This record gives sequence, C-alpha cells and structure tokens, in this order.
Amino acid sequence: MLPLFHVPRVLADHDPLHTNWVAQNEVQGCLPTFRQSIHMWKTKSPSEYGLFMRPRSGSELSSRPLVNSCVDKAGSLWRRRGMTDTEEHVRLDALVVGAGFAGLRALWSLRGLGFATRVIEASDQIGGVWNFNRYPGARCDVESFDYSYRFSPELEQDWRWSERYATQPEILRYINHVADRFDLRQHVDLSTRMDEARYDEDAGEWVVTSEAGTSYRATYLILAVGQLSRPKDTTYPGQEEFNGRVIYSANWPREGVDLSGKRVAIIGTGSSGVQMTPVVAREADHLTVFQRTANYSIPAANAPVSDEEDAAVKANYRQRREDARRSPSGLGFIPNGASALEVSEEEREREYEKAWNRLGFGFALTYKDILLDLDSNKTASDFIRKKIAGRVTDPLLREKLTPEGFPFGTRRPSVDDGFYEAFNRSNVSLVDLKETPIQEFTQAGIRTSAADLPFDVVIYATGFDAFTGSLLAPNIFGRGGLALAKKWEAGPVSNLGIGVNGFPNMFIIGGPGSPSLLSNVLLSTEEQLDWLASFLEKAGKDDVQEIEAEAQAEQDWVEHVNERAAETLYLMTPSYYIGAEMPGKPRVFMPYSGGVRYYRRILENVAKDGYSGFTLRKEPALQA
Ligand code: NA7
Repeated sequence: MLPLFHVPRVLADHDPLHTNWVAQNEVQGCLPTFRQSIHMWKTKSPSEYGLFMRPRSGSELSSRPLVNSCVDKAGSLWRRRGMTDTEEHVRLDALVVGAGFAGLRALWSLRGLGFATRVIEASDQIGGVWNFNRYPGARCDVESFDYSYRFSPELEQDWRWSERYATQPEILRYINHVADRFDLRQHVDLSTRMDEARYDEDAGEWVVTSEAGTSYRATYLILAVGQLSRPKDTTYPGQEEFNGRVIYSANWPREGVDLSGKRVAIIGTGSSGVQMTPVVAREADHLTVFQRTANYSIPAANAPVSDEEDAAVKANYRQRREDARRSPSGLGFIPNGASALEVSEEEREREYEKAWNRLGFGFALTYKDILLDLDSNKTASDFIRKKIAGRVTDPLLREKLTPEGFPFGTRRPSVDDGFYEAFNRSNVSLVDLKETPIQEFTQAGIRTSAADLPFDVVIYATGFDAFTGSLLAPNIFGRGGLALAKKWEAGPVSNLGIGVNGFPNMFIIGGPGSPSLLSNVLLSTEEQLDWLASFLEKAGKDDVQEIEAEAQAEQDWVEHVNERAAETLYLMTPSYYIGAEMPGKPRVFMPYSGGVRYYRRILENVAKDGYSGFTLRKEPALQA
C-alpha cells in the first residue's frame, strides 16, 4: 500500500515555452527530492489553475505524491482546483478494479509502461472467480494450455499444467505463481471493495472510494470486474427456518465442506451444477439435483497432460497462441471451415464423434455454421441428444435430462466429467422443477409441489447477474454526475465494449460488447489489454489528458453488435447472453459474437485510424 501523502508543497519554475513546470518537492525525510514536469491548464480564473503531473520516467512513479499546490518563483501560491492542502488520497495514473486474470494482466501492462498503477480487490485474496468458485469439481472449460497468459514466453515454458482442463485449485495456484513471479502483489490492495467512482471533470481524474475508506485519485479507471462475478442471491420462502446448511457455489467456503454421509441438494444445472454433480454424488449419502432447464453438456475428455504432450505444445507454443488469436473463439485450434450441411451424414457423424471425444467446448465449432444455421445446428443437437441417451440408463431420467426446445450452444453448454452417468447411481435423483417446482424450505429440507424432501445441505448453483452485475454494483458516476446504471438503463452501451461516452478515461475489460464469454475469455482479455496499453502509452506521449468514447461511435458499435448477433441463433433462446437470467433485466444481447479474430482486426483498424471513435483531449473538457 502506498503511503497516504500529505500534500507536499512544491516550488515551480514556469517554462513559458512549453507550459511545463519543473517542480522541486520540498517534502524531505519521507521522500527523496525529485523533479518532474507538471502540465497546467487554464480554467476559469488564475485561482482555478489546475496542475496535472505527467512523469518523465517510470522511476519517479512509485513514490510520487500528488501535487495539489505549488509556489512559483514570484512567491504566488497555485492550488490545484478543488483541492485543499490537507486532502489525503493515493494518487495514481491508473486504478484497476479487480485482481482476477484481467486485473493482474492490466497491472503488468501498465506498470511496464511506467504508469503508477494499483489494483483494488474486494477479497482478501487475488484470483477473481477462481478465488470464489471453490465448489467441488470446479474447473475451466477451456484447455489449460489456452486458458493461460500469453504475455510471457518464459512463464509459458516453465509452468507445467497437470490436466488438460485445469481444476480450480490448480488455476488459483497458477495465478498466485504469476503474481509472485512478476512481483505484482505489492501493487494490490486486498479487502478493498470499490464503493464509488466519480469522475472529477475539472481535474480529469477518477476519484474512487472503497468500502474500507481508502480514497484514490487516478487518471484512468480500468474495470476488470469479471462477467460472472456477482452471484444471484437466490432464496426460497422459509429458507431461514431450514435447520441444515445453505451454500452458494460461487461463494464456496474456503475451509471446504464435508459432504460425506450427508443428504445434499444442488439447485441449478448450469456449468457449476453440472461440474459438481458427479463429485458430490461420490461423497454424499444422497444427492438430489433440482433442474429447471436441461442443457446440452459435452464430455470434457479430460486427461492428465503427459510429458510428451507438454513438450509438444511447448515446442510450438507461439504458433498455438497465434492460431488461437486467429480463430473466431480464441481456442487453440482452427475450426472446420465447412458447413455441417455440405458433407455426407457419414462424414458428419465421424467428425462429430472425433470432436465429442476431444474438443469439449470446441465441439460447437465442428462446423462453421452450427451456431448460425438452424438446420446445421439440428445435426449437432441431435448428435448430442443421442449421446445423452447412451449415457443415462433410466428412460424417464433420460427424457428429463435431454435438452429440447432450443438449439445447442445458444445457452452456454457445459463441459462435464460424468454428469449424466452420475444419474445411473442409486444415490442420485433428479427433481424436474418444471413439473414439480419448489414451494418453500421447511425446517427439514425442501417442499416441492409433489413431496417434502429432507436435506442436510442445500447448494445453490443458480448462476450470476451476468455481464453487467459487477459493473453496476458499485456507484459509478461520469460526466455531470451521470450514473452508469442510468446510462445503461436500457442495456449496456459502449464503443468496442471498452469505452463509454460520458465516462472519460474509464475502460472496461471483458465486458458487454466484447467477445468475453463467447470466446476464450482470457485470450480476448489480453487482446483488449494490449490494445489499451498501446492506446494509453500513445496518449501519454501526445499529452492527451482525457479520452472519451464518442456518442456516435458508441451507437455504431451497439448496432454492429446487434447485427452480428442477429446473424446467429443466440437470440432464439432466453439465456444470460441476452439478460434473461435476471427478472427485469433489459433483454439485450450482451457479448460480441463476431469472434476474437474479427474483433482484434477492428481494434487494430481503430488504432491505425488514430483511435477513431474516441475523442482525445489535451485538457479535460469541463463540458462535453
Ligand atoms: P448458469 O450457467 O447461469 O446456470 C445457473 C443454473 O441455475 C441454470 O440451470 C438455471 O436454470 C438455474 N437456476 C437459476 N435460478 C434458479 C432458481 N431460482 N431455481 C432453480 N434453478 C435456477 O451458472 P453456473 O454457475 O452454473 O455457470 C456459470 C458459468 O461458469 C458458465 O456459464 C461457464 O461460463 C462457467 P435455467 O437454465 O435458468 O432454467
């Protein structure tokens, strides 16, 4: 944690040619004397002159206090607008919110540019979703070799994944290793939840306060708060009367939960419920799974990573990363370019069989139009339904577990490790909530419309307020006090999913309007961050003080996102992709479905075009 500075008084030489001020810090004892250049801009009257410091070199950064006032050679006191000499805060170039994969990568990039950067994280540990989702069976549904940072070839070579699909503990170990290896921890303030972020239009800075009472001033605010990090707080009537234990999968107790010999309920059959089911089934006395919608699930085809496979990937890792960057999904393979309808049935079955046994989530890319064309999709959906039939022995259960009524992939499919087979066990049962909904909790368990079921532990795996939940939870106020929640009343709007008009110098990573959950989210996050880092570096060189997404560009991007979504089958199905997971949430297509490769090209073109769609100002605009 940086010390909170009492504002130092500086003596300044005005260089009239360059409007630079060379300041001599008078604070002795706590900091070395330093020199740095200060850019000033004229506001309304001399008493409202503001100071903005942009350091000459990275070495000055870590101990750089905010200059709120200075005395020029003639002895006049200049004060930073709106500031007193005693105000305390941490002064930064960039404040990153969230210490998950994206936030730590943002820190690494910005620190590399010499930006004074801090990350604030609500938890007392880093890791983001991998810190919270510690439920049994939690693992990534993207292969470990691809769901890992690509910024360091040395890290890539040194880290040894043990399984094709890494478990949550292994991923958390990896993130911690990265934090230690690149010395990131010292820049992270843990147990610091952002309460409010407010744009100070006069200074062109974000003022961020945390629930812990810390206050920051930062030129740039980078929101890396995740897409699925605000769990739904599902409750049923009478829950407080229940004598057993209630646990949310997204907030799994760190000390673990002993489920052996217990009667356990899992509510929800998204990825979390699907991953947990076989593991809990092995441990619990009896497991009852409450399913509202049967979804498609594909076997993970998980396996230990052999030394040969590890060596083969590492020998060619750079190429694999490039292939992933050039693929639509960001997964480490180039998908088939053919339509499912232009090949013979035999060939299609052969290809599906191969993909089924190897690709996990990538099964959706066996043919290029599975998510675009209903007839193509039907061939994949039918194949999966046939596979489910082969995995569940009881005909009634089979019927209940088989997805119907929506095309495969239009809800995020799960990747499982024995989900269907778990229902062949005598200690596992299924409650179909469409037939027999939950009415209430009782002291002993759960009452459905058909029966009273006794439980010791009830686990909610009911998902998240996806995409916008974690962005709208804190109070974020842009220009003129406009609340982000107000701006996004009818759904999230942004330019490129990154910048929001009215919220200058604020950037969203992995948010709505970007490929995020329709891609290998880590890869698309790194793409965004590389682009943003270059953008901010250039802004620094050009003395740009304020970057703001243009209203027209924002409108154009939203239209583009919607047009691309309309080409797909996603809009046919109520899912969290379109905000259907929360009652009352605007039904808007959230992610960008144009693919990672295309998205990257757009970003590159925007950069080539001088960052078109963003207004770059050398002084903060008091009125936009
Ligand atoms: P998901 O995928 O959003 O799944 C949530 C599940 O919970 C889903 O089956 C829901 O049924 C069900 N649900 C939600 N609310 C209720 C209530 N009130 N009662 C019963 N069942 C309910 O979240 P996960 O945590 O499983 O996975 C999140 C992501 O992690 C996943 O997409 C991957 O990206 C990794 P529904 O389908 O809405 O009928």
